[in-house]
Amino acid sequence: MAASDNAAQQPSEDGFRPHTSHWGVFSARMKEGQLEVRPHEGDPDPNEIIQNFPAALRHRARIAQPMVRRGWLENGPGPDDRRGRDEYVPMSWSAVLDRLAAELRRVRDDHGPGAIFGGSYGWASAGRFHHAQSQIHRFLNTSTGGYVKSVNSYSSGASSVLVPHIIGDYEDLVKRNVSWEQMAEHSEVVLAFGGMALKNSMVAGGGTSRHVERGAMERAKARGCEFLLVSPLRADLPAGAGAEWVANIPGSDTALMLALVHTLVVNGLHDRAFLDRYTAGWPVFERYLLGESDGQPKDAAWASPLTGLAAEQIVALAKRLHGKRALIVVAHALQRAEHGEQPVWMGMVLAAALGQIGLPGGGYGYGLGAIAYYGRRYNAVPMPTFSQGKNPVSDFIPVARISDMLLNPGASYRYNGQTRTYPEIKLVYWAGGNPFHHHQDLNRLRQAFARLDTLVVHELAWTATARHADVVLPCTMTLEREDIGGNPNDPLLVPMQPVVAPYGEARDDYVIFAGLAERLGTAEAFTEGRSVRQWLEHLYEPTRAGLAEKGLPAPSFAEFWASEGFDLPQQPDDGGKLRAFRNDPEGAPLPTPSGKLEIFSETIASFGEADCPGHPAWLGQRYVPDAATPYVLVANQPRTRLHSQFDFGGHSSDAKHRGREVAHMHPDDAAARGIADGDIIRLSNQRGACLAAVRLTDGIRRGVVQLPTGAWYDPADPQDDKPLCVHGNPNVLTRDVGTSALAQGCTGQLTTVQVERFDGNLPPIQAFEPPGAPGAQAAE
Ligand SMILES: Nc1nc2c(c(=O)[nH]1)N[C@H]1C(S)=C(S)[C@@H](COP(=O)(O)OP(=O)(O)OC[C@H]3O[C@@H](n4cnc5c(=O)[nH]c(N)nc54)[C@H](O)[C@@H]3O)O[C@H]1N2
Ligand SMILES: Nc1nc2c(c(=O)[nH]1)N[C@H]1C(S)=C(S)[C@@H](COP(=O)(O)OP(=O)(O)OC[C@H]3O[C@@H](n4cnc5c(=O)[nH]c(N)nc54)[C@H](O)[C@@H]3O)O[C@H]1N2
Ligand SMILES: [Mo]
Repeated sequence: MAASDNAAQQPSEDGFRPHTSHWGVFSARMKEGQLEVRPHEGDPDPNEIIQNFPAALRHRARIAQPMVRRGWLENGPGPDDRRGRDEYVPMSWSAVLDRLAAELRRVRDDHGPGAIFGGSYGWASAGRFHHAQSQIHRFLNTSTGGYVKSVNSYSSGASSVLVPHIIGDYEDLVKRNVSWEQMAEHSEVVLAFGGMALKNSMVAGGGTSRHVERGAMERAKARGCEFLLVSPLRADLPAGAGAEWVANIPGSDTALMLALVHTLVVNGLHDRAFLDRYTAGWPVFERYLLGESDGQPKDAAWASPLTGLAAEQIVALAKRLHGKRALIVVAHALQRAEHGEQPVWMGMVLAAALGQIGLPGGGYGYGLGAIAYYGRRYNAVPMPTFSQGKNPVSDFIPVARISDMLLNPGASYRYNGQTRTYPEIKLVYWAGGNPFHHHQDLNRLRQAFARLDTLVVHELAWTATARHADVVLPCTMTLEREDIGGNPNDPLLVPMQPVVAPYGEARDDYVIFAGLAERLGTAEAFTEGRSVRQWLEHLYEPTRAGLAEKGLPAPSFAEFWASEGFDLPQQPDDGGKLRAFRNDPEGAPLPTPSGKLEIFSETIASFGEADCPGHPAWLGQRYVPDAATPYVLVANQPRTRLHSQFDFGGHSSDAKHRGREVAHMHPDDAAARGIADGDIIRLSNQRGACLAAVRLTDGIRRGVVQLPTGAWYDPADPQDDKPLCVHGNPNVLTRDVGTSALAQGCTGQLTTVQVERFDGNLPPIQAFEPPGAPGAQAAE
């Protein structure tokens, strides 16, 4: 099969062709060997991350041909702590696919498909067909008898498990609730915990054609809406929101919310009628709040030292929320930490105590602003969707428990009320994700990967994950293939046109899997006999039929393909199930056990978890600085890229200083350590250490250091057990532990660290230099 049948239609006159990415819809052309990109015409606030494409397209960090780790090639599959320290040998496609097919067969026959981990978490690239997760899952389902999967996400590991117990449908809460349109029109006060940073809402899986968030906040502000930002970083709300900044101690939001509700209650400012009619369990919670059950009222004086805020400030904040159309926003970041369930639950209680849930522009905007699919409308016709088939294996892990699983086969753990057992995994297959970006405690992850028989990775570039793999298969990047672009929360459907031939020998994930399926005798089940173009036509059909059914113009595939894309109809902005519940609590109950908002959950209480009791509670501060690690590190999302993707692109590289990722510190903290703006610093704790450049700002709370994720892991000496990352990947520092026994979510956002000026010789950045033997002959 050809790499893809890239017989694209005529490009527009100036040669730009439509395309899309998770960071926005754009168009691209090749001119004199250089890639040029420009944002979608109708986008009021384009995302500059598209500027990573030009330098990335033909960067030396791309993978040019299949590669096999020398130790695996010479000794065969098996545990090996040389992963991440070994050499690579190039191999031809036919030879590597033969070997890999044989290895997949061996593992399946000797150990069963339950020994294959194919969770393969990650964002990959936009495009409804070349979606790497769908491709790998379909391949494993059709061709190896299935795989152990992962559930939930690194994004919302705690909230997505908690919310069904206490509010109901998670998607409904984040995607059919309070919208940007409602905020612009109705909100009078927006209290945002963790903010709504524009850098974050610029991104959405599948792409966004119009970035509306900045405009919506500015319109609300112009109408008189007040924005209150609770966050260690001032930049978490745009300047145009004119926010008042409340710089609390990271990890203390639950205490602050408790004190806000306490203040409302003792002043009689809470909405008793709302609590009676729409919630379950308020009386039990109120006893805790007032200290009747544990002797400690959760008042402002109590919360003051925990949050680092003055008691009067907390009281004043509570009073400003009363009697207004108030919106409580809680960023995903707050739940990406130990006990991350609590602020999510307590945010709902605060919004309920204000009686605002279900009102236009009021209530609980959980996640709003974290990502561009929230606060928008759903499309009203089916999106093109590539079927993953059915997984015959039912076993799974909560996604962030990967190292635990590999290091402790057979061990038991708690998850959502169950006691479960980790499977014994022999082979891990990854396509479209980068665990050396997303996972915590990377030195521990290295040990976990050393235990495997085989690690297979499809990648477009030499990420650290690829550098730990036994079999590295080069895949195409989005601009090298054709696809249909779209996102269920954005109207524009995009014919994604290739602008350049695949790099080196890179192949589409689909073509790689088709080659393996052929060798495993499952080609028909995997490909259904379709070429890439035939798949696109097939996937497009339900969308076309949906349009026709609604009596709307329904372009044929050929017409769509020759166009610049077109807008799909969207569902109304009607407030979803929460609005319906407010209007008719008996007729439209929430899908929770009580049919109401659960302030106390019998179900969660019955699980008996000490770290997630039956109502939201302050379970103590988990990030307490001490003499060895005196700072709290905030490891948040990067502004200049999506996660680790195209860290070697121009926009990402330009923002680095002396090649290192930039951390932020308060000038007072820096002065106390003899650190100046632009210095190189060393961040460390018991788990590891990394270098970063430092910029000083008064826009950060004292005692807090911020280092975003996404700089590629770059060990100074890969032979070390705990090498120094010379580039600035904060996941060498973060702790690999679940949010609680309820959800077992990722806790990568916060940890404690030491910070020192680094005066040694600055080691070179090697993360983007390909490994292996340049010019070596391919092995057969
Ligand atoms: N400390 C800390 N850690 C975090 C977070 C945090 O806040 N703090 N946030 C977490 C969150 S929310 C998330 S979602 C995760 C993100 O973690 P990931 O989604 O794993 O990160 P990405 O860098 O997007 O990884 C996608 C990979 O897919 C590759 N890729 C792109 N297109 C294709 C393709 O077509 N085929 C194949 N085979 N590969 C492709 C890219 O090159 C890239 O290496 O990180 C989490 N990690
Ligand atoms: N540019 C860009 N945008 C992205 C992404 C990206 O990689 N790059 N990733 C996307 C993805 S997959 C996701 S899931 C979302 C993630 O969305 P979030 O998880 O919400 O994003 P973060 O930037 O990690 O965190 C938001 C802010 O929360 C604040 N914060 C951290 N801890 C605390 C705390 O304890 N209390 C309070 N009050 N504030 C705190 C930090 O200052 C941080 O800047 O972002 C998406 N958007
Ligand atoms: Mo995420």
